[in-house]
Amino acid sequence: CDQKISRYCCDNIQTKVHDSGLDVVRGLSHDPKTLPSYYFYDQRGSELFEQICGLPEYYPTRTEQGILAKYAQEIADLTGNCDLVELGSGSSRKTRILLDAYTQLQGKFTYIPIDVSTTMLQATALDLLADYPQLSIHALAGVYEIALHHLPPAFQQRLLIFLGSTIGNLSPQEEAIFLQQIQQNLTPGDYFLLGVDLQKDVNILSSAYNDNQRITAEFNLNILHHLNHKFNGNFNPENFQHWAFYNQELNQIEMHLISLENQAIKLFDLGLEVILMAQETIRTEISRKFDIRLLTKQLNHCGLPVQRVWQDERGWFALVLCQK
Ligand code: AVI
Repeated sequence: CDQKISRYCCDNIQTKVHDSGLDVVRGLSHDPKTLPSYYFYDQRGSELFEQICGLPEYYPTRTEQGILAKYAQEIADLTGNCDLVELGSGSSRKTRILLDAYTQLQGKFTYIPIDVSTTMLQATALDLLADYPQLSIHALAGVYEIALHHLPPAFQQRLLIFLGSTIGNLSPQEEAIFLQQIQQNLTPGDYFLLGVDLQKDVNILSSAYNDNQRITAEFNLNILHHLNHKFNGNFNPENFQHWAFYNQELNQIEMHLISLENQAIKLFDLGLEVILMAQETIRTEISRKFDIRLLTKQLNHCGLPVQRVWQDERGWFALVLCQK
């Protein structure tokens, strides 16, 4: 265990940015009303998301995993020796496929997982250290924007990984800022591996966010429990209904909560009262679906030239490798 701990360190760079509730006040005062989607992820929300990833309708996780399994060695051979940095590492389950490939290639190397959950980082690190003797782990607990400025000194090239099409949860404006941050924090020669969900038949997309077991509905409604807990609120989740649909104009899934009656909600710790009319909605998430040609253009344009794209046989999901 001592030996494991000597290969592990965790910098806690959590900041209070998301705790002030300012973003909640702003979103709920907006017309139409919105909530930031990172409020999905309290303990229960993270468990529900894990369940979503295994649902028959939710194809992205298993499709991306399939592409990784098929091409991980090719990716590793293409980049050569690298330290791996992962944004939103979670349980690092898919990353293990890459860790296996990089273990074949090189001796000692470092994995730098970045996640908001310190507990998750620690639990995952212990498992990984037991399974990968060549690996050192330098975990960063915090939000991406800040963590990117706290990367440990690089002794070799880096591969920055952002899987799961989480980039799709950003608006086009947020995405542009995010890509600029990535570009600025990489050294020339470093790689960026991005997982993206692609545009496809509306019915497939719609089912992925309206599963039969209603786990996605529970995940969506859980955001209200989280807000109640965090800001001393009185949302009654039973007065809301899950609604997810594909917006074909904007190429995005939109998740909303529909208010089932006229209601006044208070978030006491924020000094906020929100009036909702029956049928009014709160948008809780967008999940953008990409056109690989347009995305390639954008990545090239922002200084992250695309080297290779791998897709599954149905062309549903893509892994894009860029090199600064
Ligand atoms: C985390 N993110 C990429 C998921 C998605 O598909 O946009 C979140 C999710 N929301 C509902 N189901 C899954």
